[in-house]
Amino acid sequence: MRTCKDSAGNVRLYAPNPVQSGSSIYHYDTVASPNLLMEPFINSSLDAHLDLTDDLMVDVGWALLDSDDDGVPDVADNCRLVANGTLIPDAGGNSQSDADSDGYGDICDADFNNNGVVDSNDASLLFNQFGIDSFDESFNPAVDMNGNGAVDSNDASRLFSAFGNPPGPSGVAP
Ligand SMILES: [Ca+2]
Ligand SMILES: [Ca+2]
Ligand SMILES: [Ca+2]
Ligand SMILES: [Ca+2]
Repeated sequence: MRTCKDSAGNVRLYAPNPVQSGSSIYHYDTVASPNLLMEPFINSSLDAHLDLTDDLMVDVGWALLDSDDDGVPDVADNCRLVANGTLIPDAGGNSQSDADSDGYGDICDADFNNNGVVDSNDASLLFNQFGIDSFDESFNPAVDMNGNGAVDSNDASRLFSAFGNPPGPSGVAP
């Protein structure tokens, strides 16, 4: 959140004078930037992401779905069905690592060439990296799906499990 915070860092609520029934205090202030879903008016710049809204729902007592029980709620989880959350003590492919920054976490993203499907091109990319570890300058961290520092059979089996499918599912992919 770049603007619309008070000095304590809290997001301001929409509180016009005079009061607008149904909008005042129920929404975030319109000066919020980037725009938020819970402003009084919908903005064309909004995408499918729930921005601060999921935090708001937690504040009012809702529990957010966490399908893979990895500590990152589905709406924020870049691999919704594979545990790769903050509770997992691994600095690599776990902990939401996303080497190619496409919104799909490494551990569920075998679409290395980003054409939308896991196919033979991706398999070739993996086999060209097979046996290479992070000390090798040609090492591609996106291909080390499980983030253990080496491209190995574990990564290959993840690719084969996903073969023919798109990457993900992800709660944050655009
Ligand atoms: Ca996950
Ligand atoms: Ca990715
Ligand atoms: Ca691909
Ligand atoms: Ca690996």
